[in-house]
Amino acid sequence: MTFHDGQTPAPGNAGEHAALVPWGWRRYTSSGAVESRPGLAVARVIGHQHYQYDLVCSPDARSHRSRVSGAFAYRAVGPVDYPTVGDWVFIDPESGTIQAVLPRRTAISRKVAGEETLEQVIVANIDTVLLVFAMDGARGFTVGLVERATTAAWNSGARPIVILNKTDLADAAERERIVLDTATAAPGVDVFQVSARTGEGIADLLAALSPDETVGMLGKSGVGKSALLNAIGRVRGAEMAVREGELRHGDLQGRHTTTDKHLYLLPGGPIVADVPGLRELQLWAEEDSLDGTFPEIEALSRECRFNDCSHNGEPGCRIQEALASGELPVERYDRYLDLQRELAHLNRRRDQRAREEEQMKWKKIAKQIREIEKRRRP
Ligand SMILES: Nc1nc2c(ncn2[C@@H]2O[C@H](COP(=O)(O)OP(=O)(O)OP(=O)(O)O)[C@@H](O)[C@H]2O)c(=O)[nH]1
Ligand SMILES: [Mg+2]
Ligand SMILES: [Zn+2]
Repeated sequence: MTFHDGQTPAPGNAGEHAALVPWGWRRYTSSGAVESRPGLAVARVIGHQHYQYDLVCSPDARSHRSRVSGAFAYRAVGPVDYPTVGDWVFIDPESGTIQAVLPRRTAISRKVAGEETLEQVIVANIDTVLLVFAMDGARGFTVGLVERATTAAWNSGARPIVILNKTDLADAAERERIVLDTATAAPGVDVFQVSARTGEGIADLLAALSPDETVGMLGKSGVGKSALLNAIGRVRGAEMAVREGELRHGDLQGRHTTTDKHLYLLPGGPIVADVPGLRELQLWAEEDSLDGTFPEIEALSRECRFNDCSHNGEPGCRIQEALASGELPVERYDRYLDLQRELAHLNRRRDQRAREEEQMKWKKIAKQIREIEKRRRP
């Protein structure tokens, strides 16, 4: 494998893959050097169902359906090793199969549902992630949900933007309350109040996105992610007609909800990923992602008298002082501690899992060697 030093452009980067520039290739390569693999084509994963991947492929950005090669599947250990929507991949032009996934610059991840400590990448190589909530009075918005989503976003490496959708369904008082709560839950994060239905705020949102960036979305089912994509498309003069879910009795009935992730290239950009709604967001994040979500707590704890203050009654503790004075709301600190415990638990399990996977890899290699030896012997 050859890696480029970032000074000299990788061979063929600009010319050969020019057709992939609208799909974000220049943006991807500008943030880091790319390994070159002579003879292999570059492609971006724009769709994924089970074992099938929809790709746009160099040299002409033609789309085709593909699978991973046998060797790829043999090497892959967990779901995180497989391509996902947004990934850049190398494909063999002869067989059309996926040979390797290029390094992910960013990734929105979650823990897989259930007990297993496995990472699942929702969407990769996104520059901005829209954290979508609905002001429809349902359970579309809670402060805890905003903090959770913001933590996932800070961990991804992408820029978070909070979207408060369905302004047309909220009265002025409700709207003000939600906007204030959001400012507390996600300090320093840009917030856009929009309506995918009426188009309110959509042009402003579009103005905050650059045309060559890839935009991911994260939000519960029914908050209006697909509707948002359609609305952004309309501002761009495109009839997107992405299926939106149907509402009955104020609840999503499961008809036409999004089931597959897909990247859409809007006329003039950006590239937007529509994804299925999450029932729950099980975090997959480093503990320090919490510093992004709770910057004021991080700042206060740096002012404690002792460097290793546990904020449990030591003298000169700024956290306890701020809790007593009301400067730091107790509920917010409690939610911080809950998330911290959750992430600490996750990362203990994750380290253990990593050790097990390492052993599995070595077992595979040992088995391969034994098979080669066997074949050698007559
Ligand atoms: N009144 C109103 N309805 C909206 C708005 N945005 C979306 N909706 C409606 O809300 C319902 C759900 O919207 P979707 O776009 O399908 O929601 P989603 O987030 O994509 O849901 P999943 O695909 O299940 O994750 C649809 O009936 C939309 O038409 C809005 O701003 N105002
Ligand atoms: Mg949808
Ligand atoms: Zn302290």
